[in-house]
Amino acid sequence: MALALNNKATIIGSLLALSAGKASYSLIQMKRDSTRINENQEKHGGKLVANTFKAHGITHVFTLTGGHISPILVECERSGINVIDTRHEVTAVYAADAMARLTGKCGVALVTSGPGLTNTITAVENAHLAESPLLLISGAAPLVQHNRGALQDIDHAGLMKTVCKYSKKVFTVRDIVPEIRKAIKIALSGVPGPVFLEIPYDVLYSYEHVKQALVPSATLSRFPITNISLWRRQYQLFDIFHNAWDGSYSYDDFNDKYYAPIQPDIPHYSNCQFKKAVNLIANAKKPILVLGSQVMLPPVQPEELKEAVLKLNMPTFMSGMARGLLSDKETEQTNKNIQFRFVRKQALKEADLIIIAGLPVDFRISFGRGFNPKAKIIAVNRSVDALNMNTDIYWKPTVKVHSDCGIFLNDLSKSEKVTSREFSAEFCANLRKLELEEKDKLAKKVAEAQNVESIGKVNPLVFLSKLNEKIEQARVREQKDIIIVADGGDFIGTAAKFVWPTKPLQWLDPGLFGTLGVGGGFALAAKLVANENKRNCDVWLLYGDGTAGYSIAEVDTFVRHKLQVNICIGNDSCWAQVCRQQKPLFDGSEVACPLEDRHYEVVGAGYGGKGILIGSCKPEEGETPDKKNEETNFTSYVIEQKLTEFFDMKNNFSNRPMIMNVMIDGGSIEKFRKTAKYI
Ligand SMILES: Cc1ncc(C[n+]2csc(CCOP(=O)(O)OP(=O)(O)O)c2C)c(N)n1
Ligand SMILES: [Mg+2]
Repeated sequence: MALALNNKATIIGSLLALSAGKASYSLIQMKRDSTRINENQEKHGGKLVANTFKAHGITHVFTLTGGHISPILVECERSGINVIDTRHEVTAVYAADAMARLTGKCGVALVTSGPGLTNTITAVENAHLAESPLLLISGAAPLVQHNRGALQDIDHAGLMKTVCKYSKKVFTVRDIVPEIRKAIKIALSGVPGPVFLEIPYDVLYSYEHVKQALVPSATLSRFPITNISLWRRQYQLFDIFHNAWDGSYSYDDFNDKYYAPIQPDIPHYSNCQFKKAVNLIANAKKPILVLGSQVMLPPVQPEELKEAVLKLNMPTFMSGMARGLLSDKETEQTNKNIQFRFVRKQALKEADLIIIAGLPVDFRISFGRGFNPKAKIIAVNRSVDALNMNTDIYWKPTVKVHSDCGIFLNDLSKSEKVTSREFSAEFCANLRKLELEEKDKLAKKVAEAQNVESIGKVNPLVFLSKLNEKIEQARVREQKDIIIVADGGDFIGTAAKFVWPTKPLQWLDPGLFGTLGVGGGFALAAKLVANENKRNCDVWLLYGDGTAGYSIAEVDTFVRHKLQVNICIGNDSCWAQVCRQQKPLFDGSEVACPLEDRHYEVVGAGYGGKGILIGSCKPEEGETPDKKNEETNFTSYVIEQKLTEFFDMKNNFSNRPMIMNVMIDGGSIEKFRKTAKYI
């Protein structure tokens, strides 16, 4: 029915078009334009896409292949762009997201039409909420077959509208380059985020191929009316390729200005906002600085921002991508240890000035509920929505600064009035005391755990503190950078207490969306960025066991691309974080939470990685129990030995992913998480 209507509409439309003198595209014009299309032309849209990527400095694209996007993939490879193929489209987008976070450039993912695209939705929304700029391109059914039952013919651009800043279908070859340039500009402007372009098959492939494959010439009928559909298809074909290669730009040279990036729009504070902020800081005795992911966005580089924050010289709390901006060691050496991790709640309660930059006042900071009601507040954000979030209930900014955070903080740090202010030494000393007490409490918990027998299962606190020690040793001894990717529930929340980055851009987690499954893609991008910059860098991927299931197949991707990612799975055979919260509320029900002991190290090895098991794993039916592991007391000494074995193996297989399946005692984590105050 829809088809019949459509055909009817087509016929009427074509008749109108033909009869109206002002028709956008008449037969005469079509005839004239056809001379501009060289029918033996092998030029195609994929090359234009690759050229535009090159011009934008894109070094990697992530994908899972499909015939609809072959022209782009082939041309990217020919142009020297690394084409990284994954085992799930969602991974390709997570990787593009992480690439953007780590490099400040727009990440790129390419997927095929239909299910290739629908598989990405979670990752696109994750990037949307994490304010991460990425360009996703999907293929699409040919325009000339639209609504005629072609494979995967859905409204891709319509589907992506709600999760993207910009979502558009590209209808002609001449629109490819302008649309990509515009989309990337939008992704990087204002509050960064994902953008989407749908490029149909007949816009990407060569004219010759499209004509032969999709619009074969048919014999004209004696009855003109029956020729209208045929003419319409030819009209479509001409329109797609009209002015495609008109000689106004170079097809071969990506340096042609036709492909060049468009400068993004970055919000900048006003003089009035700046002056107000300076005065508030100059008069504050107990100021604190709270930094979120957005502060890491370009144009200010991390090192420059770090210097600015050190000059601002006030107790500083970092979350998201800002973690690691300051390192304890450096700040201790310069006698300016302004980094705090454990006492944000107390600091927010006692501060007389709170500068909150690049972090929306959302659940991650208790919606602003715990802010000292008498404190002055300077809120800095690229998003107007973020500056207003929850201001009707829990907090009120004294000054709202709509600006890039790095630029604002950098400029503040140059103000004499700000840097020469007097602050309360007592306030800082008190916070430091509380911070050290919290650290001591953690150390005590580990010490207590060390004294408890741990037969068969590994105590997670002892394990994590040992793992951290080992990573630290490698960091210092081998002068390694360490990037940590966190993906999971309670095990990861606990790990975050022990493992902490010491440099900026070395910690990756999902962010606001709380998305299990980011691990494989994030770790993939992290290792590629490190290799690209020739850094001596270990990437650690910390998984909960449940979460490992989402992306463990990417071990295969790491193997194929010769990337060593060190995977550590905290295996409590449970979706523990949910279980812990569900049980007390629902009369002890654990429904849907338990998992089984599984040999993830064997799964990883099956994909070509190298794996070891630490702790005992219940045997499958018919398997002989591993008595040795079951009876071992996993003291810190034994854990240390196992970790040494892992590190030795990892050094011997420098290009292979490593998997450590750690059978942890879930009860200990449950107790720790229940009693830990600031998680
Ligand atoms: C995609 C997705 N699905 C489900 C959840 C809900 N969820 C939050 S934590 C969690 C448990 C994670 O289990 P695991 O990875 O084993 O870590 P554990 O808590 O056991 O340490 C679940 C299912 C989520 N956040 N994201
Ligand atoms: Mg678990």
